[in-house]
Amino acid sequence: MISLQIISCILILSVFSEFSKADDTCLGEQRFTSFTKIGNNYYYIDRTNVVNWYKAVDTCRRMGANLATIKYDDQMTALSNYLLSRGYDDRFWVAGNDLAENGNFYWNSNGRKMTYAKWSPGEPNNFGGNEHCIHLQIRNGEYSMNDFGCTYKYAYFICQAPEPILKLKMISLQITLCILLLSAFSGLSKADDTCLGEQRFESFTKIGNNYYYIEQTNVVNWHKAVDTCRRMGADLATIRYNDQIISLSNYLLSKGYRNFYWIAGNDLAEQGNFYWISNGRRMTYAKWTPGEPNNFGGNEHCVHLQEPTGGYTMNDNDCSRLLYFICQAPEP
Ligand SMILES: [Ca+2]
Ligand SMILES: [Ca+2]
Ligand SMILES: [Ca+2]
Repeated sequence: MISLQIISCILILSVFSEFSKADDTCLGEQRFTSFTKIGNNYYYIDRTNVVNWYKAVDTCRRMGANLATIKYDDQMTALSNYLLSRGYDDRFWVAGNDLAENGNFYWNSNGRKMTYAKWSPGEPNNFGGNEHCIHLQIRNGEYSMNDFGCTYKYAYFICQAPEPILKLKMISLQITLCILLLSAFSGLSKADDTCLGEQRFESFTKIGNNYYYIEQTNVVNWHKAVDTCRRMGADLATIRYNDQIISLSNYLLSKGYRNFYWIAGNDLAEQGNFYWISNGRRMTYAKWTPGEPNNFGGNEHCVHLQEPTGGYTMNDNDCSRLLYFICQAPEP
């Protein structure tokens, strides 16, 4: 038993030392090598085309990143100084928005309330009652925040890599972490025999090959559903195959559940082209209810499951409708 632990320890150390050679950061971050370290975070600053906020969200998600989440004044200052030093005088979308609850801003990245903000003078003003997404802009010689209409192709954007799980620099630190990891792994294998970081999904139910959390208590708008799943480290459900919707449908029916449930699909970025907000990718599979998606009233941009005819299928609906929702844990 002890010798097994020592072997795993050596394996873990060698894996981490590869990562620290590559980037001096951490597990899983090698894909962010094109990101720039500014202050303590890694960013990807896109100045290719101005896009709407939803497109910016999807693009960052496709990189395994998120729109930037600015939590402290130091972070804001570092970012502002960097942008100014490059001579950029542009607008950049970040993750903040009050789509779920007007006047209460949340970060789309982690679903948490914005406890820090550096607003431009007079902002946020929700001009015309239609400003729910935050971008950075220069005011008084530095970057600060403004709320603006989410659907306007108005700004470039800044993606931020997930924060490192572990930072490794010295062997002694590695050994300490190794011991911690070993104890974590042994705890996990007892709990679920799955993977690092999944212990928080214990309340999720395995249905088919995926783990889901089915909200049956509170109805919320689609944006609130997105944030709630993100706070769990999960996302709204992403249904990619027929087997997956069949398993889910059978499970819901077996429980006697006959409700509407928000999932990750939406055409907020481009009317008529549906994407998953979970991974920013195009919906290549869909099982629509006959006659759907119909974009009824020109205002249906979010996808939910419904059960009109003995099995759950998909419908586009008004994102502000209050429905139950289904979160899905990341794939191991
Ligand atoms: Ca504004
Ligand atoms: Ca639509
Ligand atoms: Ca519809």
